[in-house]
Amino acid sequence: MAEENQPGVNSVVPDDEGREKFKKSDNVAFYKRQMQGSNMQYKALLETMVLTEKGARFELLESYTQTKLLLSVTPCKNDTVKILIDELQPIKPRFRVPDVVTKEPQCEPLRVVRQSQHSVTLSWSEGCYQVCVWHSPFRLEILCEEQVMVTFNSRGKLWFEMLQDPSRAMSQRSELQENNAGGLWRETFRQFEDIKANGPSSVGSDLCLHGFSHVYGLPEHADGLQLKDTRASEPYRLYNLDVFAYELFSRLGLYGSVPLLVAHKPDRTLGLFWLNASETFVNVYYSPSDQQGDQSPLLKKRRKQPQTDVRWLSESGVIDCTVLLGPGPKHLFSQYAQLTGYQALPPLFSLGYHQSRWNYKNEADVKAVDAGFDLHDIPYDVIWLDIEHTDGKRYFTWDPALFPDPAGLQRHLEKKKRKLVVISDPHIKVDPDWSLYCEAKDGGHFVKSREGQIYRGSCWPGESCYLDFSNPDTRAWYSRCYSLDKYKGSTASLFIWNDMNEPSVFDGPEQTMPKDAVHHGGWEHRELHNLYGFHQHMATFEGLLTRSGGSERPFVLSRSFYAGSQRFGAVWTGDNVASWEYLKISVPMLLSLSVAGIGFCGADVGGFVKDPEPELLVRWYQAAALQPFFRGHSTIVSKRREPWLFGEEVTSAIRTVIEQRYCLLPYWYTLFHQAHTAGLPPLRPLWVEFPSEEITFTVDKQYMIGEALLACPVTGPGVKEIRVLLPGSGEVWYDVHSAEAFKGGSNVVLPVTLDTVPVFQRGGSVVCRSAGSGSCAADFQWLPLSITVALNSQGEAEGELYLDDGHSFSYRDRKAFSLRRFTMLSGRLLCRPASKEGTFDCDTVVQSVTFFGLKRKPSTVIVRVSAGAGDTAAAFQFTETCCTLTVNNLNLRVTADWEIQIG
Ligand code: NBV
Repeated sequence: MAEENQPGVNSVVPDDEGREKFKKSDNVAFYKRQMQGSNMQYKALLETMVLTEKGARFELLESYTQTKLLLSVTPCKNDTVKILIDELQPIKPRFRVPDVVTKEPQCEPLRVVRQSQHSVTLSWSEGCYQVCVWHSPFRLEILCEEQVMVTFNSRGKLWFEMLQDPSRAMSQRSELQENNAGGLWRETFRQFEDIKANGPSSVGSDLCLHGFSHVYGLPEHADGLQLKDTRASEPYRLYNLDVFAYELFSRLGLYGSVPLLVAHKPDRTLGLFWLNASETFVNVYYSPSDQQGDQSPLLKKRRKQPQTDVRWLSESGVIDCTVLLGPGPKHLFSQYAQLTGYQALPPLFSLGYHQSRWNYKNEADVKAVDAGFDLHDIPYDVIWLDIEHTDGKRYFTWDPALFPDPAGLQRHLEKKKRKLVVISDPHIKVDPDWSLYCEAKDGGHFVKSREGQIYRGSCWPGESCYLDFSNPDTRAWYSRCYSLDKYKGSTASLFIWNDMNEPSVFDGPEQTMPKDAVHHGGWEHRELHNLYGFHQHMATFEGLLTRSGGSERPFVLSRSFYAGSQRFGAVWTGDNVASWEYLKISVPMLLSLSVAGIGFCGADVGGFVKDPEPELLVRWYQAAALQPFFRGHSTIVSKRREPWLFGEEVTSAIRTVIEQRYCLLPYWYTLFHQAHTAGLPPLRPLWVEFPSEEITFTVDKQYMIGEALLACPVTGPGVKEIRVLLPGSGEVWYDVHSAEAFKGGSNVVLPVTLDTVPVFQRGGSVVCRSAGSGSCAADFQWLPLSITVALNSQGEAEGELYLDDGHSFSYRDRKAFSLRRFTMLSGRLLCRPASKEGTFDCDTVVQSVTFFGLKRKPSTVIVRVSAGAGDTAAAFQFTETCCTLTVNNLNLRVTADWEIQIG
């Protein structure tokens, strides 16, 4: 297909009349209403306060219209506070986001501390935390040890449009329809008309974060990690859209949304989680301390500490805002995971390298590419098929001429322990001769139009209907479509990719579904737009899970996502471009996803649109090999770019980093175990590991992989040297390739060649790698390990290794796993269980241990196996120039207890 014929291609280019395809905030009626609206003066009716097991409830009265809201404040055991505001007596229920919060945390009983005419103060957690609710005007403060951390409604921006009875609103309506000033009942954008059956229903509020000048999160935007002040620019928009070749440094909405904002300062990390799935805008206003410019002569009071004001505005639903209190970044990640779920533990193969393009043409092409990897000695795990593999864009089918024997193809790959992934989009071709279409239609599984017909929009197959994944029955039906007997040509080694699930509708407003389309339960699309992809991802995950009787871990990649999508697999950053700028932006984009709980994320290697020059391709592989989801992918009109097509220098540079990725899989897998059990993202901004070092707060070119490795990939052309910040005064860092030691708290400048990938191991950490080679993750899985113990200035180090079968749920159901801890203390490296739980029989051995930063040559190295014979002296090499000790030929079982003593 020619590039200009692709529906998405012109998305960033205005049309003939200069109109943009996507809205800016000034095209959005509810946003304008709220921003221009006068402040609604709410009073908290303190005398109506009710204390229940679920916290405190208040009535709020809007002074001018006399409308009433119900506010509940629920503090929870995991140091979170939920603020919920709904209408006191709505004419019908307002939408509440389902399926995202996995478990409501246990509530903490509240106690009244003081009460006055103006306010009431309640405390929990033995008085450590308090909420203070001010009567008039209403505001709510959350305090820790008497210090106000957050104020809700601090600027009085609380906004709540009451649902109106359309027939009673009729009289106003005709007037409004003529002069629909506020877009209350109808709104148009380009040729699209949005009829609001329920009238205006928007909500909003502001929160002040006291003492904070750095906030992060709110993916997905093609922008830096630290959120920008929005006074002089667009607000952050959370509205899932298919934006081909998206603009950089933009606050417009992309494919997915996570309404989690994370604020950080040296002694506290806070989170604001705004659970609302309708179109949402977020304004961020930073105010530094002692703001000179702001001081009018009348206003002598100076602000002693900085603050950040965050204003959330949503088109519909209720206000459901959870404040996560940290205190540190890792507490916050755990609180957020307790709320929305933990990262699914990926099958090991999915942490390997994935090879994709739109499209691998036919079975012979797939087999040739697969063979190419073997021929060029490059490990890889998965080959992907895009939409052209189907019979006329009917998902769950195969083009009979191009893919006559899909199961045979999967078996061919499976013999080499490799997998196939195919695409499965949410739109269904209107085709009365296709059984899947008929089943979906007869089962009532499609979204309806506002007129009550099945909604039709255009997508790859032409005229299409859209599955209503918000309906649990539709999800169950869809999940069954993945069963091996129903999905002809599928085998257990076929995995799934959900694309176009914002949803993308070529002829829809902003290339998505009209907001007045109707879902299960009569809910308008506007209420749950941002959940569409989440629910498809969920149903696909379920489908793969049940296809194996619940025993095998699914792998599903989704383009669209919402809070909680981490439970279902991976996401990627969509249609990026083969340019250095997009390579650069991929780092902060993945970090933003990571802080918002979506740990398994990646960007198309090489850039989806256009053709990368070889240097860019190499640099992209180097960066992506150090990121969670690692897939090369490109558009249909791009030139072929398998790693061996650009000459030996390029092939060898790419081979090196893919091999290094495979060798590091034991470490990555351990990090995913941490994400799965503790909510810690594998990729971390530097400030997560160095929370008190302000110099790290704005860094988004470098990142931590877990707590041990710092990566600073080269992301520019012709780079001859690179400056890397090594944080932490008193810390030691080791270049992983040369073992050279560097002091923390400084910048180092390193010479750069095409092969340079700056990675440093933090002193005090232990990293396990596979030693040897193989052609896919399964080959690497049981290879002997080589361990790198990087000593800190006290000569100590610590690290963990997680092992299980790599594919099933036995780790969960039969505790078939092993978590080992390596501790280096007083010259002894101990290998011990890190947890009492879990047994996993495997013969994996530790073959070698390398110690970085050993001050002097040891006289002896003794190996002691706890359950075996006595001590054995081991041969070793010591390299004085870089203070490195290596002990080889150890053959110590990693699941056994042993120690190495350096004498
Ligand atoms: O299915 C084709 C592509 C896919 O390759 C890409 O990764 C997705 O982001 N898809 C978008 C639809 C077409 C984009 C122009």
